[in-house]
Amino acid sequence: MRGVSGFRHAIGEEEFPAEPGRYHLFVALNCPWCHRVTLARSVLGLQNSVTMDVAFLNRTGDDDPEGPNLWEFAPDRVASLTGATLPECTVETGTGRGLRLAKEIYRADDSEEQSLPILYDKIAGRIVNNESADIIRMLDVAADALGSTIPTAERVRLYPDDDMLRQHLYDLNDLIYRTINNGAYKAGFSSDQRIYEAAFDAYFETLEQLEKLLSDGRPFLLGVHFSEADLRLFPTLYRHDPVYNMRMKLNGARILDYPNLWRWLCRVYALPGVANAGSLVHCRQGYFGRSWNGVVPSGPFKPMPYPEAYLHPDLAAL
Ligand SMILES: N[C@@H](CCC(=O)N[C@@H](CS)C(=O)NCC(=O)O)C(=O)O
Repeated sequence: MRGVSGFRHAIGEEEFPAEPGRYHLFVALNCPWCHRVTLARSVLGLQNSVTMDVAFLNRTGDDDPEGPNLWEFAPDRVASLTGATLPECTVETGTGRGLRLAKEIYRADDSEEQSLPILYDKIAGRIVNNESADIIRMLDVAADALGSTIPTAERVRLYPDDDMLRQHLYDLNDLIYRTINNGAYKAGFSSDQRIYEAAFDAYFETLEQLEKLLSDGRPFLLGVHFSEADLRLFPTLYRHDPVYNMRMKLNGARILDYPNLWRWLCRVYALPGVANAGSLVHCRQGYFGRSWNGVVPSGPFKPMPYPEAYLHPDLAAL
């Protein structure tokens, strides 16, 4: 059961004016919801004007004085997968107080929540929003005022102007959220055989549907242009072959087995700003490092290791 995000303000409201350098993101790179916002920040050219902190990917343990399962900003923690610290992880810089836990950012705003991502206003010292679906939309709408480095005419429009496209976007967002983004968790975390099987079937039925949608040669889900629909589908499919196929028991097929979806995945991965907005090391450590006995599986390496395989659309099953 996924909680409902309690902070739903928007950049552009009176108390949260759209200004370069004012806003900050708190994320973890193994979290697919956080991956939505790191992708939006990157493809919209906001890396300089919206700053970001990255939590360690395994949450606190039972021995933590503040409690278990909390996101921690601890770049000195070692990942068992690499036997070293992770260069992407940071201390907490957004509040100016060097806090250890995301929970403390919420407590400072009188909230009992503890999830990531968080969009934070460094000037007001307040949380703006903690719902990834809202955050990607407002970054898109306010990209110019926030100081995007990409000229408007050259920048992707995640949220299309056209009403017909918007309706198609809402339908795809709903289907992909229920059966793919959240569906993967319904399958992987279920302890009930029937619930697992229903989520498994719905997940692969939607993959089949999307494979068919892309079979008319369109480069992206809504057609010619990359949009929010592609951005919301990518984090789950990026994790499928190297993580979810095993960890979420979604072993019906690999994305490699869907030629159109595989080429779409490689096409999105090749877009400017996409490859650096995520990390499979963080994903593998995050999903496997706190499951089973903590040993992270080394594969897959055939036909190629990941993410290198995403540089090869030609690998798709012919
Ligand atoms: N609806 C939120 C969901 C965020 C979410 O569930 N994040 C997870 C990490 S993958 C989290 O922080 N869970 C911890 C918690 O809720 O305690 C969004 O899309 O931003």
